Amino acid sequence: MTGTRPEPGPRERLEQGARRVLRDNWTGSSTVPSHGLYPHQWSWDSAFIAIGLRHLSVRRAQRELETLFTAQWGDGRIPHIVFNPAVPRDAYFPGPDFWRSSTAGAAAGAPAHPETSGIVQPPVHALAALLVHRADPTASARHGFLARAYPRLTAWHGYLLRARDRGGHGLVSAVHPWEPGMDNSPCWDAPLARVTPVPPGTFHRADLDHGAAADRPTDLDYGRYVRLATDYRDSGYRDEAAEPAFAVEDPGVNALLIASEHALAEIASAAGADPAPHRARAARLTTALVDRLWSPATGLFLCRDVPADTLVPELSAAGLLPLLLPDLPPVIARTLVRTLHGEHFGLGRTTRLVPSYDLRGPAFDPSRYWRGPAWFNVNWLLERALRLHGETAAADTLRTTVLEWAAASGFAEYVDPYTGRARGTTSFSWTAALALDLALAEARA
Ligand code: 9WN
Repeated sequence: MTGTRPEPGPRERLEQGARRVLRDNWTGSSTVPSHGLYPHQWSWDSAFIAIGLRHLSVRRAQRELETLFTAQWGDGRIPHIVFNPAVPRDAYFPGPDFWRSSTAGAAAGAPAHPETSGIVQPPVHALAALLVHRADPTASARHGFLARAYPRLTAWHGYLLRARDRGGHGLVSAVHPWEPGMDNSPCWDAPLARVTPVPPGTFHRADLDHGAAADRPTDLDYGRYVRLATDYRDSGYRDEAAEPAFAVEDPGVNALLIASEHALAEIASAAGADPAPHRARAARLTTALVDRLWSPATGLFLCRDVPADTLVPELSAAGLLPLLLPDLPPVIARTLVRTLHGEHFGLGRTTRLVPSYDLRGPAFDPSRYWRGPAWFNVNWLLERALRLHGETAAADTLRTTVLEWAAASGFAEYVDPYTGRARGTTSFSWTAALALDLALAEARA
């Protein structure tokens, strides 16, 4: 009939929904992961969000990253949270009154404002900056985006490589379970058991006002998270202090750093700098990753508990992320693809999205946070990784499921890997951003 618009199809509805989430969660200078549960700016969220935002507005995507960069500390660290002063101080715990970055972090170069946390998250930012640049290279060059981003990103990687090599073999250590972004992964259980929790009742968990307790970490875990953060803060966020109680070399963090070093090589070229040091560093880190964390017996990269100097025998999706690396020895890449489809992650057999943790593991729980559910950022990274290694059919199928489940779950924070049932919060920014990115890639294919 003339004059009536056809009903939008599923992909069009997905794109509209994703754009709506990104618009609603935009604060004017950055994007909150979700207004209720996470009402500030988070570091690796912003990187993933920028990858989707570039499809709405390249300028906004640049702004997202640059807002984060303005909170960078003098020592190069990019904090994991940048607090919005307009949000009530107790809306999120631990908030600005806990971290006290401007005073406790002053010696490490924390800015006088904004207030931030003092720990970090995975370095996905160079990869994000490159993808934002590629969305419109001419406008990017006109605005000098990469020229401004490049020194920020090199200082950030420099901090990680200089201050966080707690194991002494070139890899970066996380000193808090929130740093790898996979907060309550079973990989942390043994290293965390050495940490004395702060007494219950000495803090108030704001997260339980917004999320179901069964989907979130336990109170005991929280007591340990608070202990580690308190001790780090009280040391002035100094990394040269004595051996931290918790230090883990995580394959996800290190793989993302290497992927970002490859991106930094391209950024350097575009910004008129020398790419060679970044390529050399990526190669060195890849060798260290394989030497330190590859487990031929499990066909997966594992975490290393640095104080104990042992590999943690828990299988996490973080161990699949090195598949993102172009220079991985081919036999390891092939093994990782087999592991992805095997009994522990079950992709395309028992599961439709990659679970965060071993389906056969003793701690597996399809609902609880990073102990089993599927997360959309991890699946976006693995879709990219599969494509990179020529696994096109598997990548296409994974992409289709990401799109279906992101839409059906209301852009959930995470989902049951078997059924796609929504868990955590909804209208979650990186789910919307990455689904939008994949929807547009599918449309171009
Ligand atoms: C602590 C914001 C962040 C994500 C993390 C996710 C969760 C915070 C929390 O939310 O962590 O940083 O309060 O649980 O685990 O990956 O960046 O979305």
